[in-house]
Amino acid sequence: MKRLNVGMLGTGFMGRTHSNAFNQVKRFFDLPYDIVLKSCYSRDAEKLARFQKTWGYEKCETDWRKIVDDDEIDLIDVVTPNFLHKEMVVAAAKAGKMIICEKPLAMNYEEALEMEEAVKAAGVPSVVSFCYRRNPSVALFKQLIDENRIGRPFHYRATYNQDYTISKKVPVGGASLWRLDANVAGSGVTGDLLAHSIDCAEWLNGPIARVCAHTEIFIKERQNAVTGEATPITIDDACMFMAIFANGSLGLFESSRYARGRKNFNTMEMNGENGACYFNLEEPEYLQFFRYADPDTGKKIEDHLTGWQKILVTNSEHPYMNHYWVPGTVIGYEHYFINQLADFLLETSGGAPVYPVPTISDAVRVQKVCDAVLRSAREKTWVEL
Ligand code: SOE
Repeated sequence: MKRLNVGMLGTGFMGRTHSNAFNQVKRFFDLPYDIVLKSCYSRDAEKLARFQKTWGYEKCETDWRKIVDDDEIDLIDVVTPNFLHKEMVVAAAKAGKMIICEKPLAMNYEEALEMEEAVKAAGVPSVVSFCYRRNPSVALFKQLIDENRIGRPFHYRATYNQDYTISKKVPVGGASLWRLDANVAGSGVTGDLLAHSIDCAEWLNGPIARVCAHTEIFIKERQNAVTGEATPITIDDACMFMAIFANGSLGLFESSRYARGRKNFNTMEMNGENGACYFNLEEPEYLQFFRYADPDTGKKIEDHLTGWQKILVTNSEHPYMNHYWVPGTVIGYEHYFINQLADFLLETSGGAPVYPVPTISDAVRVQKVCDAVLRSAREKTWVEL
């Protein structure tokens, strides 16, 4: 058993999902690590004390550098607001730690490149938390593509919509609404939500070659949650873009925090010559599959059998599901983080992950596409990648 002492930098929503994954992962996967939640960090001492107790960390610090510099720590997990990612990841790499970092990797592409350079120079393993790849239905989507069941792709479509910022009264800043502050988040829905869609799109359908985007700010000024002052909003509230993939297929992406009724509506669809797939996070245990032609012969299947199949992805043959309950019983959001951590720890210990994890280099690529999307919207033109 290898020692794995974890240092968690951040105690928000993602601090909870990641801490839960560390607590649960060995209950479901065989891993050659002794995992200890060693230390956690937040600037807010009161919140930190509660977090430490809830998730079972041995100690806590209000100075994150003490955790990074601690020889006892083997892995640094960065789950702070985005503007801190670069400094923390670079410091962790220099200290020789294994690294987990939340998405989006950085505030912009330049920062992402600096992080990649530090991680490569240190030769430390890394994973960036694009958790939706680890939903079993999305992993099955990937498997069906790899089995040539979609065939030559023509169209790829993704939406990622929420509705929590529609009210003018929602303030900007502070612990919960930093995502609306450009200086803290880098961008709006492009980095926060479309980064997930772009990661899945490139994983499923290969690299995006060019993009053409439009972004919108629906409410131009909000009250600052900390200072109380009226503050201009400069992040993108909504973004839509067209994409041409290197394989010649056409992509459409849409994301908004003003899509009334949608809470975390993350969908992806691909239409190809042999078939089609559709995933919708509001029904996460299902994958929809349209079978048109045999993947080996290309011959159309019998007419009366063509049609959408709604596959309940809970059989032990389905990705990840042999680690959980019995067929017909579903798993949830928290399991994507457990699956991701399991794949990372399997990979770093010479085991066999279900799918290799997205590294810092994969996340640099996503950041490059995000920056191209934002530039396209600013300059009102197509941008080549
Ligand atoms: C908030 O918009 C948020 O928590 C994102 O930051 C996550 O990445 C997304 O998966 C759910 O919504």
